[in-house]
Amino acid sequence: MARSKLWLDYRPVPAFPACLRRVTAALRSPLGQTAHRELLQGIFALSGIEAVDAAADPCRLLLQETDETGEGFRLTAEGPGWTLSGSGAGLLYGVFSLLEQVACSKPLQERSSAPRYPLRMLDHWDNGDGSIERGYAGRSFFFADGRLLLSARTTEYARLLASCGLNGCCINNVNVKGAALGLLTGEQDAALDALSRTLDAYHVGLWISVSFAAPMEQGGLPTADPQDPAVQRWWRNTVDRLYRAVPLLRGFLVKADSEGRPGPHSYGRSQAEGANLLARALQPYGGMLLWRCFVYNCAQDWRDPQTDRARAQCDAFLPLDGAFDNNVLLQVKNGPMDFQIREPVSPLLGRLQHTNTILEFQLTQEYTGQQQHVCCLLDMLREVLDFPFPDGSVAERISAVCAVSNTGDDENWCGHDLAAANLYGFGRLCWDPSAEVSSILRDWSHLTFGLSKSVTAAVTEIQLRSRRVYERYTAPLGLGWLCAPGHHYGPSPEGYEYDRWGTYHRATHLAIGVERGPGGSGFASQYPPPLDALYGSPDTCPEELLLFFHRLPFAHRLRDGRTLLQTIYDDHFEGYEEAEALEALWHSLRGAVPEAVFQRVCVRFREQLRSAREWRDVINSWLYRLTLIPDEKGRQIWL
Ligand code: GCV
Repeated sequence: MARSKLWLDYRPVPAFPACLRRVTAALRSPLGQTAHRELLQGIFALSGIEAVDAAADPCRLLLQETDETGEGFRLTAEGPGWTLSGSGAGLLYGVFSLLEQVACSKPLQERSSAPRYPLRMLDHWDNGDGSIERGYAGRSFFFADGRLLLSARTTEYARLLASCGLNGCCINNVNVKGAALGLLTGEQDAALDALSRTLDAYHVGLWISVSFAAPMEQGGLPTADPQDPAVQRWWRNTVDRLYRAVPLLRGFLVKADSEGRPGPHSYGRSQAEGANLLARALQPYGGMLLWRCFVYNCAQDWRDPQTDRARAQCDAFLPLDGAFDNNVLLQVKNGPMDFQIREPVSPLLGRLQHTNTILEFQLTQEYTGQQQHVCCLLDMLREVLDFPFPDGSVAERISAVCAVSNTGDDENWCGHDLAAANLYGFGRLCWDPSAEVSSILRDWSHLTFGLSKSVTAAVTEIQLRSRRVYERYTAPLGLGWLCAPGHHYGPSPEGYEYDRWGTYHRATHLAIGVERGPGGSGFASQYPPPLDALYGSPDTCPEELLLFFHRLPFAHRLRDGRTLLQTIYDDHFEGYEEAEALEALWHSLRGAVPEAVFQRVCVRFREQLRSAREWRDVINSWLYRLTLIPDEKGRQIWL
């Protein structure tokens, strides 16, 4: 079956603007040419007519490449005609935006638009052997059998990224292993260079993940100590060679001192000393270093009540604020733990004052249904971006945004057809963090399924309700980590309880949760006032995060008068019923969306309901067996 073009599958629209039938262009760069080609192809797909070049006709579109270097564009009316102007990159984004307006049947309007962040990227957790860590959409399209791949799909991928405003990708797993280690040794230089050029044709920059221990693993040195002159020389020489061979490379991404990865702590050095070592090697080439803050003790003793994993990132990085070189971006996950369906925003994002940060979000649905469950993550991203720290929202405080990609070589790219909205919407929110999620979803539905009002309404409703539904049957009141260890799919409430990962609920027959207020680990006090007090007390803590921050008795009353336990029972019973309602909404679309897509999503809904039922029954039975308190409404709980 042909590969899906996702939201780029333009089809003829009823009211195609007459002035777009004539196009004239004044271009200077290869990117400008790409923009022109995309425009002509798009016009043909949307109108069925080849645009003619008619410079003299006032009713025409002029594509005007300007000298500026930014990525923004302007669309201006000139009598009956229009001019789209910008740099080559600006024109490319402007063309995709214009085609999108037409495909969504929106009238042309004068406007200027520029991205909020200079770097908007996807991180792939692809391994050299073609597998993808936490990948739910097939195998890698960057690697197979230890080799880098370059195919038509690479260009399609770059187009997809550019069309939703993204401009970078890191192609390999932050857990660098196997053949991916060879990305630094020179054997892949020619292939990397070719890949970087293919991506660059759509203004997508290439990044690679590297191992902090590379001087030992590939260089044969006895140490990777950042203060060792031989290590510094090794990185300089390696980067020099790499940039001679791959001049378009944008930089490195590093996971150090994290989940068994090597890092500067092994040598008694700080995260800043480690990061600056690589940053200084990259600096002469304008290269950037993305240094992850996902540093915590993953060999914790569950008996130890003092260590709280949620605290780890602020504890490690706040004392180093200002110590990182200018070409370092600290990469901070959206929450303090690890991509759960509900977490508070990481306090680190609100505390660093003198260090550039890149927000890391997870599109691949590791903890959010693994692209078997529909789970639209865009509201969550908006919540993070909007989160009001006292000296500015997250959107105002960060310098860049990235997300772990949800793509693979499946014909529909993301495994679940509805998960493509997460990819598209991520790009739109990186461009404009104030964009309305519902309008992004409507656009995505129009572009994917056409202009039918009933299809748009149903698809948008499914997407908008899906996160809360998933949350209700998997993570009540902010309680995460009830999933099965290892693969993280399905319920296993005691699965992580006696393990080393620091993810405990410590449930007894009386109470549940880890206290993170002033009487507990003090994590809440890592937030600046007044957020510290807000989260620090169960009386003011937002209820959706109550069990993230507090240990509470099952008899604790919530604001609506229900007990904690009854609320958890209700969430599981009702969450399952709501999942059934989402499936019914999808079933109402039979015949209105392509049959193959309809069937694929039906299969996913069947699995979602099976799994949601399992979540409901396992969690409810577990809590009933602990507390012996029945459901007030007498619904079935299994003994
Ligand atoms: C790439 C979680 C995932 C790991 C992932 C890690 C990370 O722990 O389960 O697969 O490793 O996050 O973000 O580095």
